[in-house]
Amino acid sequence: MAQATFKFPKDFMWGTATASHQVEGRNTNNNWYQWEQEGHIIPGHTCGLACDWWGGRWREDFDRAAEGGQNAHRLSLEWSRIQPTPDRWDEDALDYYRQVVRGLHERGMRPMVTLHHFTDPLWITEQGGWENEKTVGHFQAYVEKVVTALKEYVTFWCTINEPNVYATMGYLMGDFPPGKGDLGSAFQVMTNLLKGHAAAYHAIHKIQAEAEVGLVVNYRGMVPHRAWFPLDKLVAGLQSRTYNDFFPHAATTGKLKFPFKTLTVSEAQKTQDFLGINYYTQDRVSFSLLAVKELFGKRFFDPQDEVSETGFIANHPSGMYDAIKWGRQFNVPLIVTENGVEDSTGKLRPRYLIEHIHQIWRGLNHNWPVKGYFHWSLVDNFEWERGWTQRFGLWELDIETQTRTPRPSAELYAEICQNNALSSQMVEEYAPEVLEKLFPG
Ligand code: IFM
Repeated sequence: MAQATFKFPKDFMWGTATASHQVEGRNTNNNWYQWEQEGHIIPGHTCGLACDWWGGRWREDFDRAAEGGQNAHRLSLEWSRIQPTPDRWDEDALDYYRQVVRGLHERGMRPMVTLHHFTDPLWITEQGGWENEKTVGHFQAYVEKVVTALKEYVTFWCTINEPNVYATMGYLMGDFPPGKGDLGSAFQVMTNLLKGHAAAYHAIHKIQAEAEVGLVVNYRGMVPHRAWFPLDKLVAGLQSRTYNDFFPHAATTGKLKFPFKTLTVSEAQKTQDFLGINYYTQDRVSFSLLAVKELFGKRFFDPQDEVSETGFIANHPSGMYDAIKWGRQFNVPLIVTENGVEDSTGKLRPRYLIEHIHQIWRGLNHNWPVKGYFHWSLVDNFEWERGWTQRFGLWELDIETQTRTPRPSAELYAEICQNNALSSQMVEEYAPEVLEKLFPG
């Protein structure tokens, strides 16, 4: 077969994504540490040292990323370190983050910094967390402090990571802190998170006119289980609007569209310079009177689906195409800020990576404005309530010895980044089973 290459645009960003609590270790002043101490995560698992970035191992991980041709990295800051108590800023913590983002530049990688990635300082939690509107003002003050401190090195900011997951998991499903199951609280939290995003957007632009600021949503395809059944279609649409559309729509129009009411937050209008999309998987949705918290739509994977090691992800590469197609309605540049699969043996990841990147390339051929791809994740890290049971890294981590070992996809991703392209040779080597599908003839 003739060799062929899918090329990506010049200046396309290739990177990996991480989050402070998942990689730093020794974070003991936030709601997730408390949640772990209270015994809400997989028994026997602790975040502990995580990937020991707080101890300086970010340097070796960034070296690997840079050697693999990555030209960007998405990381997050730990609010509880920077502002351990309401009346104290920790200048040493800010200095640490300054070294980290400078370290990225020194290695030729552009930092994309997330200001809030699931964790809250304990003092924020004690005051009611994001259910309390006062948190919006506290978040703004923290954002002003860090943007002033890091502006020399960072112009690319994600305000809040996956506010839809934060609200759903913490206030509806109860798997994340504070473990509630209350629709009213979830809607209150969504409102305040959106206000927090808007406040951060304006604050950042006041300090740094050239900044690019956006929020990051977790996009899940919601497919009506029975295409012929109107109630399945109805609840799939309702779920998709509430889960997927709510935040980017509100950051475009200032309108917060809840299932049965709409609120206006005018300062949220036009507060995204880009939209970050985290895409992993797709659900089927069927109408069920019992699924009250899920707006009467029961979500599950199709029994035919190929699923990941612990059943967390159903492999639907075409969902990546759908996600970016969906993202176009917001009329801003799009960035795939996360995508990946838990796979400790590295059997599925190469094919998953290839097929998802191929779908982005398809979108680019329609001139859809995708500016970059950040793989989740660089190295195995702490997976929240699932502890260490899920391994998302291009590099495997031994948490006892802190040794990193490359999985086959580390080499594959390096080839993609270095060539700014996906080639038939790469597919032949790493996932020959899809060669004919991707490169027919
Ligand atoms: O690890 C998480 C990340 O913190 C947010 N997005 C999904 C990832 C995989 O579960």
